[in-house]
Amino acid sequence: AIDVTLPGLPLPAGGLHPISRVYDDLIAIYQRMGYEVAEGPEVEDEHYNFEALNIPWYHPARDLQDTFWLEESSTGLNGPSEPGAAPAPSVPRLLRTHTSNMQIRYMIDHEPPLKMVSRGKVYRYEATDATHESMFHQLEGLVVGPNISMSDLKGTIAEMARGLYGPSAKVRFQPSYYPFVEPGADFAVYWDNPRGESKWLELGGCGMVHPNVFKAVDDLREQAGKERVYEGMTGFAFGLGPERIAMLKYKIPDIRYFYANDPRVLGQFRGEL
Ligand code: TYR
Repeated sequence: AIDVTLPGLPLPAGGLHPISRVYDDLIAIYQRMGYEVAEGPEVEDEHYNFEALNIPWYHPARDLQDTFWLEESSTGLNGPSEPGAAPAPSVPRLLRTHTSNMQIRYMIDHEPPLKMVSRGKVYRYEATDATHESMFHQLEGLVVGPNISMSDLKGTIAEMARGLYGPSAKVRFQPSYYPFVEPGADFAVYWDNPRGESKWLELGGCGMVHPNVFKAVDDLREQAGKERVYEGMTGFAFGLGPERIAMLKYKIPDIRYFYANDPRVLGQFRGEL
């Protein structure tokens, strides 16, 4: 006989990857503050990834971000689009080493005042271990307007920390160096966990947008036939890694678990229908 009163069997459903969950939380926090969300390319011109961000070819900061360059020959990606056509001019291209390329792309397309966040994959040519991967993710933020100050930046990061970890969350800033900001800082949030695992979590870098970046954007806008609108502007930017948040939040001890596609890991994030 069939017992129709037995509970039904749940159907297994897909689930959001832990990195997607953290991104969704972060983006919701910034959308509440009025930020636009932008996306951009992972294969990028050298100019947007480095040059326009005040990192010229001779700058030592290029070594801090070991780069995957694309090998492009006359038969490669920049080759003739059809047999007999002239090859495209070769612009050095790379896998973006950070999402800061989106600061440049967004400012070329938009006029201040603006508030933007951008999520996406970034790539570094480096050995992998429990805390390093050659592909990982970043969230970039950019705010530009006539009177933006460092206190706006600190308030924004504190608001994000409260959104992630509740009203008692604390933020810490330490002086740091990035060529595209002055002054620059690294920030950490205090992760106050009731199970007694509280600690400072180094989350990312930030700072006040360097005037050379605004100038580079205006130059690119001019080349594209657009008005120069960034001279004399002020702004702040930040970049952070969702992997670090997800590793603590979901107790994932090794960053490589995120991308190994092991069902024993990902299955823990599955939903039910
Ligand atoms: N791009 C930096 C990195 O990848 C992070 C960063 C982003 C730092 C924006 C400062 C800033 O204004 O390490």
